[in-house]
Amino acid sequence: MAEKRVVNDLAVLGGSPVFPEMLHVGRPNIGNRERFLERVNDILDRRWLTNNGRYVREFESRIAAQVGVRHCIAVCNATIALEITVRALGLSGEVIVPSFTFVATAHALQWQQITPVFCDIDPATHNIDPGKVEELITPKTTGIVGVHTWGRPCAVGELARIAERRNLRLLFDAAHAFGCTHQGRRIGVFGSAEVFSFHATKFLNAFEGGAVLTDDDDLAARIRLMKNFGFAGYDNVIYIGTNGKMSEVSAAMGLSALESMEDIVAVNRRNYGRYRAELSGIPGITLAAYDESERCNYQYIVLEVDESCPLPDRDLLVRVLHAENVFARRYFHPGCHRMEPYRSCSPRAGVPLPNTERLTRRVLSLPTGTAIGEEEIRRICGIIRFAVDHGAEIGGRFP
Ligand code: T4K
Repeated sequence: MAEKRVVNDLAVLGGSPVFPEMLHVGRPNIGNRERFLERVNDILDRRWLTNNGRYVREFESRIAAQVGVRHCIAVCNATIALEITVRALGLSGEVIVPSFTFVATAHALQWQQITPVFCDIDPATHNIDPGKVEELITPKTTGIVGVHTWGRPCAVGELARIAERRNLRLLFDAAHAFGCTHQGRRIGVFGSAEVFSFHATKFLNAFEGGAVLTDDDDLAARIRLMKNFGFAGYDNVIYIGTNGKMSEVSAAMGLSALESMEDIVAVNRRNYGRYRAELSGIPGITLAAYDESERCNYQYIVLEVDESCPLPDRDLLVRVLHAENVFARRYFHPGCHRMEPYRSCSPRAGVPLPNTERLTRRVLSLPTGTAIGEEEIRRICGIIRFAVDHGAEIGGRFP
């Protein structure tokens, strides 16, 4: 390790980086490789590569059984799954959504001419603040999309009560939350539907993939039609649709990951505990906590850098980490409402969202998962501690 004794030892100031190669946030967790390759061989032998194949159907039924819902519809990714679900729910006009989310949540609405109306978050949970939803409802509002950011469930009960009282549809973007529970119930059972992501960077990885979970038989039937061009059988199109199908190789990866899920949680949980211990007592640095009385997937290590930190700001810490080959990410900077096209075209995108704006200036994500171990975490936290301890001096070098 390139030890840091004085600030000039930092790579950002010309020293050698701690890590010879970049450590990424979102390195894929690879489940049981042999089981995956067996399935791939079977797929190739049978020459059935996509279009509702055996592995897609098995993946769907295993997820539905595990979560406890009537329907799981596998889709090629969560963005298309959101788009299809929004359409199948009949949403139109305006839909209330947090700005503090990956831009796909907002795009899935705007892509079909629905205006995302951005709501502020609760700074304690990083999730949509149900207390701020009602003031955004207009005669054009048709729904609410809650996001379980970092896999920490949003206020599903309060959102459900608002949706019921105001006759709105409630959908959850559960991209981060596979394997998590809220009050003992699996994420996937709430609202009209919930959407998981199985992208390579997600807790459960199918290369690319997503799924819609719902107990609503009619909605599930519409989504199944829509994800397959509207085909109700050979040569029989009865609906407008798109191509949202998951391939067999993705389902094979998803199944192998599902079988390794408990091992992956154990690694993530151990990493979270190590980060918590190594970061404790560093002034101005807070690790976003998981509620350990619930099931969590511990997939995200999220820090907040607050005003009491001797380093001038989060961006300087990110710069220091990048130079040391720790590719920390500023998810979800700067907030959807300050990205195009929303910044320019959304009528209420300019509404102040103080908690979102504050958080997007403070937050950063660090590497975790099966690709890193105890030593890497110790070194990453060592860099952070050193940078904070010498925050004023480093700040002086980057006025
Ligand atoms: N809703 C929410 C709340 C979401 O967070 C997301 C996706 C969605 C909806 C939509 O889900 P999908 O349509 O993707 O299923 C990444 C992911 O691409 C995206 O899936 C994810 N959220 C978002 C939070 O993060 P980027 O632009 O940061 O991706 P990228 O390519 O920079 O990858 C992240 C890091 O992972 C890189 O530093 C490299 C590393 N990596 C990535 C891949 C793909 C690897 O080491 N190996 C890999 O194979 O968006």
